[in-house]
Amino acid sequence: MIRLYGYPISNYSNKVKLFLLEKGLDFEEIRIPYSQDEEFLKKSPMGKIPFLETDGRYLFESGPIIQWIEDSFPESKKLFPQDPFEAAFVRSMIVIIENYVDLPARKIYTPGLQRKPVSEETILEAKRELERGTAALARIVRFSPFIAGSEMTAADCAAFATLPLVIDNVSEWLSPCPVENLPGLKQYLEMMNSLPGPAKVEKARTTIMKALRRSKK
Ligand SMILES: N[C@@H](CCC(=O)N[C@@H](CS)C(=O)NCC(=O)O)C(=O)O
Repeated sequence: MIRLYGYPISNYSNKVKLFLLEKGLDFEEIRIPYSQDEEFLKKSPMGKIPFLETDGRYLFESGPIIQWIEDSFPESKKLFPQDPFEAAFVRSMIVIIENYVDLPARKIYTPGLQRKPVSEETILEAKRELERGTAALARIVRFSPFIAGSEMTAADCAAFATLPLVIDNVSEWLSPCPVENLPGLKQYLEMMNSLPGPAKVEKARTTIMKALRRSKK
């Protein structure tokens, strides 16, 4: 049995959840916030979500987790291309999405969602970095119809878990978000939302975000 520990408003948790859903694997989702508690750190040493339990052992970091899933269930739908170049291209795309789009956006939304002040300087810096990350993505996305080509891949799991969340989470401080200018993104997200796995992930995320926003008003 696979247990996925995470939370539906975490893009890294949602990346792994969508990966498992697309593969059609049985898993139990355990909703848990990140923590620096000793017991938590024994399972996820940086205190981050997601982490995954299998046969009483724990794996952490979404990248290695999805690679383990891909390697351990060879009979399931492949989410990394068989061609080594294309597989590396998918991994490179995930790096761009996470390091150059999600991380800059976090400079705004991590304090922002916790109701801590976000300075004009931080917003401007994040905006510049988001413009650069979005321009990089614009050069490499294929949207035909999936982000890396005609088949769904791990890059779609990362993109779908991250891009709408970034736009949504920075909107109070930065609107329009530079990511919204990514050509083809709107149609891509509509296409993804019409599929059962992505729709399930997005519904869980937006339901919790709405409840959180209501409770903070
Ligand atoms: N590189 C990690 C990033 C995971 C991550 O940053 N998770 C966030 C939630 S979306 C978290 O646990 N943050 C708590 C912290 O950084 O202490 C991965 O790919 O799993």
